Amino acid sequence: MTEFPQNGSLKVWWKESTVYQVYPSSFRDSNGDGIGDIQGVISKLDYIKTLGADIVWLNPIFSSPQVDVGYDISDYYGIHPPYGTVADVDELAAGLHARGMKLVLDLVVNHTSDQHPWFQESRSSLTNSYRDWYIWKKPVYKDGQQQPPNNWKSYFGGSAWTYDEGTGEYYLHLFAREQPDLNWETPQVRTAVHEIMRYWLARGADGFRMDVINFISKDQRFPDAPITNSGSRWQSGKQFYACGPRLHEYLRDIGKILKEYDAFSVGEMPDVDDSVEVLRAVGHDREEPSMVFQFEIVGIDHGAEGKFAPRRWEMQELKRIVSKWQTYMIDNHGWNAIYLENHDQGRSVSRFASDRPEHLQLSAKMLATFLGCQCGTLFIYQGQELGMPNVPRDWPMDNYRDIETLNHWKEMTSLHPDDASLHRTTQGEYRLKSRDNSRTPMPWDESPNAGFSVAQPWIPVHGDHLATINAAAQVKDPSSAFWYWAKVLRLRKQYPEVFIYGSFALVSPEHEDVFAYTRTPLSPSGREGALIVLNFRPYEVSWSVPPKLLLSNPGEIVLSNYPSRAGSQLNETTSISLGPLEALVWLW
Ligand code: ISL
Ligand code: CA
Repeated sequence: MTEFPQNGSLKVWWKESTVYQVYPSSFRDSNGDGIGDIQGVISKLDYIKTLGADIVWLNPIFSSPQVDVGYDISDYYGIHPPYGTVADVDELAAGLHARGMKLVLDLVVNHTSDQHPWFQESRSSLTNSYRDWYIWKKPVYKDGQQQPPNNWKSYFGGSAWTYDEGTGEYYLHLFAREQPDLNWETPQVRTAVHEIMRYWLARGADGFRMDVINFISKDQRFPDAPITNSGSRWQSGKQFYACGPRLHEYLRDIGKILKEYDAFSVGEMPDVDDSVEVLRAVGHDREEPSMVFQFEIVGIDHGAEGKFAPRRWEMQELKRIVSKWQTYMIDNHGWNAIYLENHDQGRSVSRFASDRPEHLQLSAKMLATFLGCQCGTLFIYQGQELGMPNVPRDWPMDNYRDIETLNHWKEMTSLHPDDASLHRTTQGEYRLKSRDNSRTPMPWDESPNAGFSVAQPWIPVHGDHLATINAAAQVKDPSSAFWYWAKVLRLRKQYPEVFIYGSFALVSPEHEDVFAYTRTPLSPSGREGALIVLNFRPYEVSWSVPPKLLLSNPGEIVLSNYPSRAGSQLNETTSISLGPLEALVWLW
């Protein structure tokens, strides 16, 4: 290893920041139309500040027909009217800046809405000057039958190509047909994106989360994908567009603009599990996005036939994946984005711990410790700080709103109309992994609609556990998940050499129930290290403190989700019994 980070030059503000993600439509409705809005966010800035977050990332707020809740943008300079106006965004930025916080917007530029004027122009004729702004291809013919240009599948079901009668060609859409992919090979497209970025940065945004940013460069041969799912006509073409040939050229152009503004940046990078590949973007000298969301952890319970196929994950896999990203980025001067939840994921207590009512708070705190003590910029998704679980067992299909879930259900039930058992298991998988699990309204208090809105919300409120899973109750209760998260964020700020910049090592890697790791400062610091011990099981387990660690300074337990443990010592005994879902942090 080289001298990192002794020289201090690799210490930057965005490594020490915590991001709080707001899903605007489900956060807080200020005007009683059942849809969250920007004024609603403004009214809760003190809440986010109290938690200790430094940055607010908003999912897309721009003009959009809302086929995919804003990931289908029809005007990058306008705001979706139910959310508010550009003046509201200015007010939000000012409100954040006044609190010493920052605003991050969602830049969705792999695709636009099919209602964007660029696409309307593009589809209008073969010779329109916008034709090459999107990816158009002639049909192919097999056995006299017209076919799409290749066999790529869309993430939201079916072929990734849609035939457009008007001009007799297909256009590519890796997501919904209403989300045509932009053609980044066209220089004007890149310039248009750069203009959007400059506009919002100049207006007060402090950076971007960049949607599927590793998909923007496609292999221009557009070959058929190998058959990985024999049950389907459509196959994943990821090897031809995830981290494509010109990706880093495009990212460096973006990076220049980000650098000019000292902006925050996180790229979303699905479908790459190769840390060497990811380092090409996030290496400290790359000047591309500062960090990316990788999907290896949140994909751990996806089955071989896709996200909604069942899969049980093993502790050893989780350890391998976490350890891989932690050590690789620390050793190679890259940087991780640390998350378990966002608007596309099921709730972490339900997927990674236990969401039985008696375990909810313990689970939330255990996972807060797991995440919050890792190396990387921490992302917290609205409601995660309260320990919100997935939708209840009796959540009917009618309650789902998400295009991915609905398309999947439609496709599955039309292929297997009478397979009741498959329908049941699939619904079970939705209750684990449907994107709607995280999109239910934020519970602010126990009043009707959980204090989210005076009107009926656009998606039903999660009605269970409302007495404890609401912001007002938790802010009042010093022993809540909310205040536990606040402590985690404070620990990071208090001991950055340990928790932000320290190295990472697994402890007792072979243990099947306990995830334990150390963080050790790389440069001189008041503290020599921390040991994080997490019982992922909802029952008691025993664990032995490795003798090597017992030789160190006595230290103290600075954080635990079991009040009896706080302040006690670990060095008096080698074997300890950990309570269900117990977490502890020993600092020495
Ligand atoms: O959640 C997923 C479907 O299983 C992911 O594959 C997801 O589609 C992928 O991570 C890309 O997500 C992003 O782009 C999508 C949008 O629907 C998601 O909300 C967004 O986070 C298209 O813009
Ligand atoms: Ca509203």
